Amino acid sequence: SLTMGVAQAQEPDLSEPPEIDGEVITEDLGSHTLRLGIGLAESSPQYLSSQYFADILDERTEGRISVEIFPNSQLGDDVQMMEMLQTGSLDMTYPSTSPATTYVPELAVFDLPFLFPTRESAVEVMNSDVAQDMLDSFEESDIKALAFSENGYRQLTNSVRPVESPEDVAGIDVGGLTIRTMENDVQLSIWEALGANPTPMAFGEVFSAMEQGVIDGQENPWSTILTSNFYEVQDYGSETRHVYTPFILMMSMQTWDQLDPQYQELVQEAARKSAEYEIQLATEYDDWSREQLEERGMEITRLNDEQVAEFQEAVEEVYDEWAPEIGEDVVEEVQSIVADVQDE
Ligand code: TK8
Repeated sequence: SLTMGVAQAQEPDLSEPPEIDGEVITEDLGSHTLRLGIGLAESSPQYLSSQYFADILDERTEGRISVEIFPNSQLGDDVQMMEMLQTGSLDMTYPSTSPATTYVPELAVFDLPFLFPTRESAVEVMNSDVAQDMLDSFEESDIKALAFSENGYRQLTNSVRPVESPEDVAGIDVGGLTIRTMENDVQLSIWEALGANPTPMAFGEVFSAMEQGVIDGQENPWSTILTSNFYEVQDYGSETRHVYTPFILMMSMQTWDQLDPQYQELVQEAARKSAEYEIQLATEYDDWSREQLEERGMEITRLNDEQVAEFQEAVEEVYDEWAPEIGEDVVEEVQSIVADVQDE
């Protein structure tokens, strides 16, 4: 047959989206087409869960609310799309928390390095009142923030050398790696502390910047490194897990205000359900993506506890610098939630 010899697309053993249940709104409360711009590719947990969000709204409004998803930063990057929400020129987006700190500075707590020893502790914080307050604070900026989900543990990749210590990042005699960071000052501090040359840049520009050698490397979860094809231009990966960052699914307040209250309630419910599904998919993708990257030729360095501790010590100063800015109370509250989860 014609398909013989074509490699099968490999997929992780992904959970099916939960069955769509709950009341169907049969009354005509208006029709809406919502444009949702996202940064990542069609194969990402971000896209697949957005599709589930769309399916819930479609089924439960008899097709009166439809969601059109625009992947791969094609409508803009996180910063631009949040601005489009404010002006009402885009209905929805799904940014990382890091570039959203310009709206809600407390969100920078998620940028602190080595804050979450486990995924469970991060999820517990995302479900907490302190996190809900952060979502509510977006209203002042004409944005309705609906739910947190998982971007995930970030790992370092580069095209120059294997990295197993901060010294490898700083390249004592040969010069520090030029690492793209998110547009966020805490992230910048982390990479300065490690002796890199950090270069903030929008996500959509990262692939070509690496391809052209403008930057040596970047850091993102394994799933993104895989689904955005970064392995094509990055030979080395290190499992640093230096930061865990969330995503936030959000809507323009102008769009939100046009929705009937029953639709608003449904949108909020669908956002929560799709966020839960996203976290599940992201979890399933994580180790699987690392294995896929190894199969595709990336040399991946797993760090032992001592090596992780070296990175942790090198970035300790980031807490001293940023905890007062973020708010000691917020940092302590988050740390106590983490400690409670770890004690269980
Ligand atoms: C996608 C971004 C991306 C983030 C980054 O829009 O910028 O590195 O991790 O996933 O939000």
